[in-house]
Amino acid sequence: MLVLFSSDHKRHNPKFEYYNGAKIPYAERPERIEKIVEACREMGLELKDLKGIRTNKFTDKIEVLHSKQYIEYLKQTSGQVKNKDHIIPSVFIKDTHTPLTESTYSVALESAELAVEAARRLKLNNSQSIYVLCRPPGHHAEEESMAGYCYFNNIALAANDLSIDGKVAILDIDFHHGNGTQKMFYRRDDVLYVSLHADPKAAFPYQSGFSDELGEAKGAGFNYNIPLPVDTTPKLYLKALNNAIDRINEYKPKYLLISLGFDTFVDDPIGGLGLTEKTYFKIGQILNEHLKYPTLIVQEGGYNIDKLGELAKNFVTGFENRYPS
Ligand code: OKP
Ligand code: ZN
Repeated sequence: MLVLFSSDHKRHNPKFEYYNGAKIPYAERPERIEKIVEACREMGLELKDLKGIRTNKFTDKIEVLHSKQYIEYLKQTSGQVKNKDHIIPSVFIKDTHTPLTESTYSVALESAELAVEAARRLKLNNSQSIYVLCRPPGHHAEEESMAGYCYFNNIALAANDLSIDGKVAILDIDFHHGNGTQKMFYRRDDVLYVSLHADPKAAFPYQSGFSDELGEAKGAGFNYNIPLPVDTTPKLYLKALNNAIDRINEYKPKYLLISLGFDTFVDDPIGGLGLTEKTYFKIGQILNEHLKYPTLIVQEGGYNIDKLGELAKNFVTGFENRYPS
């Protein structure tokens, strides 16, 4: 497995977010990706730092899924932060968890470009799986709005590119429902979106992720949500995962993209289903065994800094069919 990241992500480093008006420490820390990089290095995986990959032409590419006004607003507003640590934008935003710093726009662009570059490499050599450590994450970003630490929808941009080549399935196993990804492909049948997540009745993003959201128009039947209670045990989680896998195999995609979040871990500070360290090994193993497609794994959430390295190692060990250590 090839692992791609950009050490530039560290420049996006807001200190606070706001939760119902209270100022709290920002959970989406640079250390998250650093811990996963370290774990991949210890495992001896092929690791490439694509720092500086950003090209000027890339904004054109983002316009296929995000509106020009939105991109321009992010650019302008990020540029105006200057003497403050961060600001919370007033418009084009769905919550107060998504601050802008001076470098947020360029780092978010680079995160998206990394995902698109990973998709390009997957197409070139479609036998090898790629793990792309995007930061900031992307699955909550919609055409015209940032939300939940996300600015541009990394996985959706990668999926859209690959869809030129054949059908794409997206499996989202972050704790939170990927409202942005769902919305972008809701009326399309060439990209299937399947998501396992905490029941939105009780968890962010609250407004979507229910099981009756099945797609619209041509996309009817190509969106599949599996909401789970927050106390879901590993056993029940794996059962739901098998259900998701069946739907994907029935679809027969050319490519598989996975939104991977480690915030389903029982001790995650902002998420947390009942999954243990060992469950990630099993998830990796099951995905490898039952989904035989060129696969792009895109990092989304996971906030237990002390555990992320171990969880990533377990997932990759299972996915690569290695022996657990
Ligand atoms: C992003 B991703 C903290 C609430 C934080 C925002 C969640 C964003 C999750 N008390 N809510 O899907 O991991
Ligand atoms: Zn999440």
